[in-house]
Amino acid sequence: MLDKVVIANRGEIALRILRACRELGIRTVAVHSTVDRDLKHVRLADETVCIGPPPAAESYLNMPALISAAEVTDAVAIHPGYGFLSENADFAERVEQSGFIFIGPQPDTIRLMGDKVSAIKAMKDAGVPCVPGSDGPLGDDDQETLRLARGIGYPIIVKAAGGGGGRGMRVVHGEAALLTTIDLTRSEANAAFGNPVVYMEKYLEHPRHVEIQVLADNHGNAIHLGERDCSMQRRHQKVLEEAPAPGITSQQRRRIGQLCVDACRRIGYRGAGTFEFLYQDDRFYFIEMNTRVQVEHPITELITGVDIVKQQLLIASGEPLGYQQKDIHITGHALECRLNAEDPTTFSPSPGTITQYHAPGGPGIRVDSHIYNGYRVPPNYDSMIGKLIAHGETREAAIARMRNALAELVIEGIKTNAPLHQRILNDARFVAGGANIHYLEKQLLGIR
Ligand code: MV4
Repeated sequence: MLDKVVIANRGEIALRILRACRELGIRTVAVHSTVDRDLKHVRLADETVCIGPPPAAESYLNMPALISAAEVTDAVAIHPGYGFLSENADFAERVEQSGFIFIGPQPDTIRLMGDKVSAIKAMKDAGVPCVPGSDGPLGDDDQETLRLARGIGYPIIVKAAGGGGGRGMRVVHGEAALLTTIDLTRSEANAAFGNPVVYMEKYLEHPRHVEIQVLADNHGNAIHLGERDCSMQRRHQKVLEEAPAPGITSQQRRRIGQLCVDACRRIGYRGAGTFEFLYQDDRFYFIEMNTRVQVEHPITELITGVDIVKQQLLIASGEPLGYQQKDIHITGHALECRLNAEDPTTFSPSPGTITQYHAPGGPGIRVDSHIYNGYRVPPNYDSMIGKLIAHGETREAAIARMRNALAELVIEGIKTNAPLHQRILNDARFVAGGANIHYLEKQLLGIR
């Protein structure tokens, strides 16, 4: 087992990782910026190291500071959490070259998935269904590009290989706009990611975002933990997630899950990972793979009983997976509401001091949050202050429990998006299940 782990993150996920370490008897090192001295996990950690000033670029993204923290505390491994350096292949490489274990896949795997063109090629070769498209980078032969596009059919989406998560993409509705849109996307991609490579896909107009959670060890074992539906999003930020995805049958789950597991074995995947799909007209289309633990991992934990963060630590310590696919059974339904310190109508950030906090509870309610009475939400990082997670025997039961949890929740001193969640949970289309990725923005919030 790992002896001591550096938690290279902040907020609720740092606390989540600390708790998993504690359960496994692993000692913890919390690293924090100067504005984060009073974070809950910093108070609970065995050791703490201040890694720099508030801007993330000088603290949570500061590779030498993080590696030094592991050196001075004699830690053996670094858990990157999500965001920050979690999907930075160069960081993973430097961690390993410094003699530490990076809790995640191999640097080359992170690099493969970070380039969306190589990720799609690897998955297509492994038999995972992908969106019809250019199957590679667009070249400088315009006639060839136009020919390719006619084969795909409009509308087409032009995406940057270095993008992902909604950055660097544009929709084209007809041939007239194709070449100029490619040029524009290419120059923006070059400026934003230092990578001018772009590719094309058929634009799916009303898909859902359905993703498959996988776990793979160092011994050739891989399993899937079913899917999550993350279609409730605004500006590419997920708002509310659920598992399983409404309407997905156990046969569909078994089939797409097995394709992901086979792909993991084929590429030598290690650790926790997520295959992101667009799901439309009963078909799955792979778009991206995330090589980290995700914000929404708890809903999968509640419906499978598998502790994903503990499994990450066990896999990193070289243990074989403690589960086979036949051990994984889905029980009930889970929802997650992301709580943000923001104005519920304008969405502008609302940092400040929490003057009153009362957490909800009761059967089937889990609260993953680092906040407490008197905690000051700093303005320097993203506005998520925690997650409300509800589990029930059915989707209806989980919704009822989440409504109660939101009614019980008290957070004063800052604004939060809890009222937005209450609106969603009382919306007939959401309650019916299966709304697509555009529903929240275009129908419920009525913008654009
Ligand atoms: C698409 C698409 C439609 N067709 N690709 C946005 C985030 C990035 N992960 C990929 N995205 C999309 N790719 C094709 N071929 C629509 C989106 C998309 C989206 C996807 C998932 C969740 C929310 C979204 C919101 C807008 C657009």
